[in-house]
Amino acid sequence: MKLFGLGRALAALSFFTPHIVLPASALELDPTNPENVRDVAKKVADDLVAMYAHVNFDGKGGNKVLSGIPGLLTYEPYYWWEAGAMFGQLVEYWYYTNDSSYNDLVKEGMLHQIGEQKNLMPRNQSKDEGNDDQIFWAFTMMSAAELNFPNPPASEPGWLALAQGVFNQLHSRWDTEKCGGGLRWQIYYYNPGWDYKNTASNGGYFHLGARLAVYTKNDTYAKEAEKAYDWMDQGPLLNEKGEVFDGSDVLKGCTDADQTAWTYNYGIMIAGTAYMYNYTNGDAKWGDRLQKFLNQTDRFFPKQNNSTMTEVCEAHALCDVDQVSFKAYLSRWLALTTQLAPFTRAQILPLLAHSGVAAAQTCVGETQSTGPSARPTRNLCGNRWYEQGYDGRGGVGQQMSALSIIGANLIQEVKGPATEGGGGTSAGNPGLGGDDAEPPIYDYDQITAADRAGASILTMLVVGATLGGGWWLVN
Ligand SMILES: *[C@@H]1O[C@H](CO)[C@@H](O)[C@H](O)[C@H]1NC(C)=O
Ligand SMILES: *[C@@H]1O[C@H](CO)[C@@H](O)[C@H](O)[C@H]1NC(C)=O
Ligand SMILES: *[C@@H]1O[C@H](CO)[C@@H](O)[C@H](O)[C@H]1NC(C)=O
Ligand SMILES: *[C@@H]1O[C@H](CO)[C@@H](O)[C@H](O)[C@H]1NC(C)=O
Ligand SMILES: *[C@@H]1O[C@H](CO)[C@@H](O)[C@H](O)[C@H]1NC(C)=O
Ligand SMILES: *[C@@H]1O[C@H](CO)[C@@H](O)[C@H](O)[C@H]1NC(C)=O
Ligand SMILES: CC(=O)N[C@H]1CO[C@H](CO)[C@@H](O)[C@@H]1O
Repeated sequence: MKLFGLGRALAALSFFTPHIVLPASALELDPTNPENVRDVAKKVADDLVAMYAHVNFDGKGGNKVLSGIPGLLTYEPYYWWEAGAMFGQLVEYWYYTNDSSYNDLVKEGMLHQIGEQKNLMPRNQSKDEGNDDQIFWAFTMMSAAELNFPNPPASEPGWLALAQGVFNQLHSRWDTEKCGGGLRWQIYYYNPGWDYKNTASNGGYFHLGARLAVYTKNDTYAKEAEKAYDWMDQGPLLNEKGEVFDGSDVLKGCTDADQTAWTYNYGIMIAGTAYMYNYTNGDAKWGDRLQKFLNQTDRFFPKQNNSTMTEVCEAHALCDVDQVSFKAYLSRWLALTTQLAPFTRAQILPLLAHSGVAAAQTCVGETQSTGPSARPTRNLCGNRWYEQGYDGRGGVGQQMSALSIIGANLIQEVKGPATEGGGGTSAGNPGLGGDDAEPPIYDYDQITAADRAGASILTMLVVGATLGGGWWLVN
């Protein structure tokens, strides 16, 4: 994930500015009616896929990407990680609705990006890939395993194996030299953000380990997950109250944290602790931690905005292309938590229903020309769910967020995650992504002078943002 840049901000604002806005028709979600929820989700998913690629929707030419590179959101400013997250949403869409129309397309995109060494470090992308970017692809692979998404051909590693491969790489990157442990945000030292140890990477490692423990029952994963949790808990990323902060500056010895509260960081920790609670058969230690994080999510449902899920950057309409997708992850992980830790249902289900209705009513953006899309869209979703109707700010992240909270209202209709021996069919490989599969570290000398200058300036910005608690720092 990337730093906020002016070019990207402008592009984000202009891409989906409709050339012609047609009269909108209402989109009403009835969370008590699964058939209605599936219908609404289908409309929203169709427009998400339309923004992914030029896909033939008439059934001719197959359910395949017809132009562009499979697995990528071709049109800047969408980054590689967000495509991975989008496929996760589409895997979950299929699971919630049983609509398999996009499955071939999704599988094709996922497999095209696993990389030459099957380690989710594809040559085209890895040069500026961060740990959290790779982790979001691993989450998608894990969802595919847990939800029994159609498996890859035998010539490719299973979804589970691909997630294990990322786990093994993260394990080898654990850095005890600074701050007593933890993962840096970046994989490569020359990228801006190398000196930042963030929650998306460390909480992501914790969360992935907890999921692998539940799926495989291999206790090594649970031990590693707990190690990562303890490091975060003893440092500034987590506190007694259950607050989840964004990241910490290595150059200051990780003594304090950027305290910005992002929905996705909470989602990562909530689901991670729910998996650990489930793995330990309901250990009160994990139940209490989960409850604390959950209680802190009140901040995302502010009363002054009709208690509708809100991201902090929405106030000034300055969310960037990454940030507009964050509500997707909190939505999905809150829903999942009701399965893994059923004691949370009474607290969570009403939140999903209320914000689901609010999100759906924004999905009335109609455009004749959406730039990147191959066809007109009729159900583009807005960014601010507490406003009436479409706010004119459509895009991939907004569409993912709305799809996720709408689909989450089917959580009581579907089974919990499959496991090995518990309905799971995904092929594993606990050795994938070990030292042999580490990609060649890019040679610093090969990075151009311009890249280097750019990198060092951005690094200073990162530090500035950390000191100032700047919300514009995306990670
Ligand atoms: C889900 O869809 C498949 C076809 O894609 C069908 O065979 C199956 O019966 C459906 N399951 C449910 C529960 O509707
Ligand atoms: C990598 O980039 C090249 C050139 O743009 C493209 O042909 C290829 O399909 C890309 N590979 C992947 C896996 O994205
Ligand atoms: C969570 O909030 C509920 C309701 O306000 C409160 O009763 C409970 O003690 C809180 N739990 C924790 C662990 O903070
Ligand atoms: C606020 O939420 C309630 C449902 O709890 C809904 O009926 C009402 O329309 C919402 N108000 C606005 C202004 O969105
Ligand atoms: C673990 O999750 C499953 C659903 O996946 C649920 O049926 C079970 O009750 C959970 N275990 C505990 C201890 O809550
Ligand atoms: C459990 O996971 C660890 C860590 O990846 C691995 O080294 C070990 O082989 C796994 N054990 C089994 C039985 O798969
Ligand atoms: C907490 C929060 O995000 N509140 C927002 C509620 O909505 C108004 C305007 O619609 C925003 O200005 C607030 O920031």
